[in-house]
Amino acid sequence: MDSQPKGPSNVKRALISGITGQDGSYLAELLLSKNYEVHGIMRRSSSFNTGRIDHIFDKLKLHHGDMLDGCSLRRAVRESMPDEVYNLAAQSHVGVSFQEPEYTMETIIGGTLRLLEAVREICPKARFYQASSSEMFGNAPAPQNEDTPMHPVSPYGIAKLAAHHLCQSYRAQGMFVACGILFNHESPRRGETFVTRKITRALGKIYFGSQSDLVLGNVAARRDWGFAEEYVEAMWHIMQLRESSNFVIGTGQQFSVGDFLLLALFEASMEPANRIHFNAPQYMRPVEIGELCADASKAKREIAWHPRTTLKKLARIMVQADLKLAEREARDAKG
Ligand code: NAP
Ligand code: G4F
Repeated sequence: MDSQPKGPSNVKRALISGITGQDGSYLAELLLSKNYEVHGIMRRSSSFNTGRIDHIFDKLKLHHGDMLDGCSLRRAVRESMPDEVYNLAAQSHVGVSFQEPEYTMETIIGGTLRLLEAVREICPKARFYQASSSEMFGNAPAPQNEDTPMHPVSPYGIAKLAAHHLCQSYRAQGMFVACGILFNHESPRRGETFVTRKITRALGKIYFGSQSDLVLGNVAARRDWGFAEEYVEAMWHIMQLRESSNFVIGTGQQFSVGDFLLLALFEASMEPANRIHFNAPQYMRPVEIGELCADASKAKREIAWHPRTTLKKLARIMVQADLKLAEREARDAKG
């Protein structure tokens, strides 16, 4: 199973791009718990962007870098000499990708290419994980698996598919390049502009009086939502296999945004119906994809991965965390 070279003291080294993001932070925790030396690439920001990794900051080796800057990526690879590279950095918001298509393409396609090249040049035996996305399926009929033809419609989905193809090319050239085609996964660390977190964050703030209304876009949209902490486990397992390949990761269950909203309202014991607004034009996408629902039977078979958290439980975890956060903020505001 484990044929990769190790660092001098037999400790495996991992490099994570996007370590400050939702998945990056959970993956860093997982790898630390497995005694990896964990390196991360973080970009310069005018305000702090390490909130998700502050609790493990001292245990990490961080490198400043940007997916648009090949020099910084090569330096991070040289300085970390990783056994495993996890490429999680991206402009990851589908809605924003319609407004920033060029930047989205540059971070995802150009960024993936730069990191793949850096690895090939500096440590070609390192294993590479690519954060591919179910958004690549676009309008392909559900359920989707590794063999489903892909028809992406958003700039984000198209960029992820191009990066996915790049990865197949490097794999064909002999590198270990594994692609996880992950369906939506959420947590209390989810960015606040993605719909599940937007909902739970708003409910917390409405409950404690710091927000009046929740304005949503298309609540009929349907997704396959799981718990992020479990999805990073799949990433690691995929990277330990003898051969690299593609894996679909998802729950196989589909719900609408409206379903999630109802679950969250139930968990919060709230009924602020007149404060919730639907189909707001500013949150509607120029093109919406059809149905996403994973057929993750390959993952079940080959890495024994299966989701453990139902959407109801996920809603409870997120609502409870956001009620606590809003309560703390309300207390701090009072002084
Ligand atoms: P996320 O929370 O948005 O994190 C994205 C990470 O990328 C952040 O660390 C961000 O840095 C970093 N980043 C963005 N642009 C960058 C740039 N130009 N240079 C360097 N770093 C940059 O996303 P996530 O939910 O953890 O997702 C991780 C990956 O999986 C992404 O590639 C995403 O597209 C993909 N994916 C996610 C899902 C999902 O449901 N979560 C499903 C399928 C695929 P800052 O913290 O500074 O913003
Ligand atoms: O939460 P979302 O923004 O996630 P989306 O677009 O599915 O993308 C996420 O999952 C992908 C995997 O398929 C990842 F690759 C990607 O990086 C990201 O993590 O939107 C989910 C659905 C959409 O149909 C959207 O139109 O919710 C709908 N929605 C309705 N109201 C809204 C809103 N989405 C957002 N962000 N904000 C709204 O107010």
